[in-house]
Amino acid sequence: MNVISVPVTPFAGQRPGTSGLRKKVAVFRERGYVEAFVQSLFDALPEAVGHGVAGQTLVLGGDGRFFNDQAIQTIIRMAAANGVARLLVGRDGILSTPATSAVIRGRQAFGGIILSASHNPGGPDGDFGIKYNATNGGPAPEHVTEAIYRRTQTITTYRIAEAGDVPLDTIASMKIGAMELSVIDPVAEYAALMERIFDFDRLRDLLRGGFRLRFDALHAVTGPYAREIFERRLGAAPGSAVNADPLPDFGGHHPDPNPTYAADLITAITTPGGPDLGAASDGDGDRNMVVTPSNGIAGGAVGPSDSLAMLAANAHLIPWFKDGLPGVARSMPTSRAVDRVAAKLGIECFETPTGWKYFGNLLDAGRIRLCGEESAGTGADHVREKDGVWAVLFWLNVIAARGESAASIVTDHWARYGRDFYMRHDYDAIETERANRLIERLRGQVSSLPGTRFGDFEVSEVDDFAYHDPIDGSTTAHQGIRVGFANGARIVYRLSGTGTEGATLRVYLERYEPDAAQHAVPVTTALAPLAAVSVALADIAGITGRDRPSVVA
Ligand code: VG1
Ligand code: CO
Repeated sequence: MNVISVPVTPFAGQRPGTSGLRKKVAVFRERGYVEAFVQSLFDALPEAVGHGVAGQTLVLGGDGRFFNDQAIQTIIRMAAANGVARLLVGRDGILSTPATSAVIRGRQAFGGIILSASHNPGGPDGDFGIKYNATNGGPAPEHVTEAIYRRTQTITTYRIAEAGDVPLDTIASMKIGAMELSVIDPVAEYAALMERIFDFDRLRDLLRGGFRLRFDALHAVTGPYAREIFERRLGAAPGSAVNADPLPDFGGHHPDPNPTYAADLITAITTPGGPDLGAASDGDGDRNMVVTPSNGIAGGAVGPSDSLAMLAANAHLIPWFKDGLPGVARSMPTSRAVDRVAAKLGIECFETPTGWKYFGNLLDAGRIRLCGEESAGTGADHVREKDGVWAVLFWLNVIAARGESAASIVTDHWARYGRDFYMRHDYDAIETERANRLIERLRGQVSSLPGTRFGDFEVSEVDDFAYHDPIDGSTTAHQGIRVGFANGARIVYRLSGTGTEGATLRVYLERYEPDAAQHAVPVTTALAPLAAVSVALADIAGITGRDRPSVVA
């Protein structure tokens, strides 16, 4: 094998965001772009984590989106050139994000590379992404991603093996120079892990006993996982997994499991006589949406913040959690529903910045075993990523153990803990300068806003969220503006770190309602006054020129 060093000039903007480096496919296709980033990753690791990839085992896979096949071949050649001893690649280049995490942990690999832009659209005009996961199976922490970024600014050459494309369509092992490359089944190890977590006998009884599930893989990575686990191992009726063939352009759809992009699923479940539970996952399989038929009070998509709280409250019903939870965590903009459960259980509850990487230390230290984000992400200590298929199995296991419908589990939870009405407004693709100006203005008002009234809402506290990691002592500042009101309502403003066009302003709204007689009120109605306050307080229309959000989630 011949290894060559190829000169390259640094590319601007190769800074990983909330979850890896994410750009338009056209940017990733620029000559040397993938190579410059991957070499920067390899170069940065010795100093950032104390050891480089030479002599190590790495895991490599992706969500199957457009350009996955080309990028993966480039990275295989670069891994060989950089001295990787063993490379485990998912068959056809496929590995969901949680499955990658499971394989890294299960095989005690050094780390892994995931090719995905997650819930962002794919295809030649869509998005692509690369993220690095560390030895614990989780997203590289910030000090590592920053080290990679610094290296991208000074890189001069990359190393690559002169070798042809490797066939990835059959399980096999081969040598590329000194590197051993093994093509692995992308599903098997993950499915085996799920069998250790949940009560598969009980789930089989449920699914063979007439309970109907509809799992929509949105033509993204989870199709093969859903077929194997729900249909083959658990006996759900064939066809319970729909849109289950991964497609490079996700069938032209947006692989984001929310009521806007998975509207068909909501209709299928909420139509009388429909399936008993609906579920969907995103591009790379780490997000989940759970949809329940209506019982007159609840019905439709379960809010992700609520879902986290409900899973926490029912965790003791799952074999994996039979000894209970030491603590839980949620990202800062996630509603405080889970805090109420933690208070009742008498366990710790942490508030972390947006992005899964901030849960890693807490999970590794055993301070928490369950965590989640408002953006349809829930996960636990079985891997170090949020996990879509796992969350659906969790719901099914709770339903089976309680012998109740999904909707009654939701309404029972609200009756017991009160309901945290919750909604997110996204203003997509606004000019970066305007978005920054809006946040800067709020930052400047942190001390002057308290005491200000907006109709019935009086501002009681404002801050620019900073997180102090209790495990490694690091501080992460400027994570979003939190505005608390005297009546307990809250608005959070922050800018997205995963978008690829201009800036996306995310506005998170929540209000607590203890009165069960009010729990059937539609969320948009319950939060309409607060939504109006969110626009006035930040002068959204004046600064961004937008009179309404692009997405309501
Ligand atoms: C968004 C979500 C965040 C999530 C991230 C990655 O980030 O808000 O909760 O962790 O996406 O999810 P941002 O910075 O755009 O708000 V995934 O499934 O796209 O990897
Ligand atoms: Co994702």
